[in-house]
Amino acid sequence: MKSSIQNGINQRVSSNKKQLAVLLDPDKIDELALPSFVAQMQQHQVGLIFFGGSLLTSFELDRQIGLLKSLTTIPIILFPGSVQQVSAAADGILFLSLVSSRNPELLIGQQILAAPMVKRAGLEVLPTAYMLIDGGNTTTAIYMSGSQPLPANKPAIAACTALAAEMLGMKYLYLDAGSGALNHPPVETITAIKKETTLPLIVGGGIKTPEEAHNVALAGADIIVVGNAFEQNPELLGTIAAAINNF
Ligand code: 1GP
Repeated sequence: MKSSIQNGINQRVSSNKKQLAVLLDPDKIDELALPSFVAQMQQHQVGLIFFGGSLLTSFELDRQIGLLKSLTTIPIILFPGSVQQVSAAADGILFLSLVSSRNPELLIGQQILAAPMVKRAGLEVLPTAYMLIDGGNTTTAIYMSGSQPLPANKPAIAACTALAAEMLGMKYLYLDAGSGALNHPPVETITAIKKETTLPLIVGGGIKTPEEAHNVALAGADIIVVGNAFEQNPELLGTIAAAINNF
């Protein structure tokens, strides 16, 4: 089993260093602008690239990841919405189970279909408990999951969900309001999860400013994921990365 991505993440977490992950949605990649954006990612020490989406309409993952790999050595980690998004071109995969849901297809169904593909592809597997939380609007992730998100004002439910995932042996927790959420996951919920668990916590969805990135990190997020804000304004990368790197 490969472990270099996990070793890198875990080392940073144990030295209490926060990490920015940039989410690239395959449907929204502007290939002409990609080289300069990737150069900025290198310059601002982006730790990880998450690659995927809840709904895909273009299926050029191998080629797009190949292009990315020609531009950077930042690890490219699949963040798949379904089994269709497994690509051997990536470095690793967030092997997600949607533990906030009661939808068997996203708890274990898609994973059974994906497992042999992931094994054959030789991807590093990051077993990740994925929790969707209400961010004030119905994001594509929430709609496509056919599940109820965690209520934003009930941190205890999120904390118990995360604790159960830790007890089940998962290695990472991902609290996500979904791409383009109005509100990022509440700091009270992040704090409650960190109080109850010891796993590295990934937080994303609706983070749009350096202040929000800072607040999410302060509450306990170890990896802060930003996608939509950079699609709207790539110039934000420098300030948001600085907020996280200087934390
Ligand atoms: C979504 O956590 C990611 O799954 C990032 O969300 O695109 O809103 O930054 P944004």
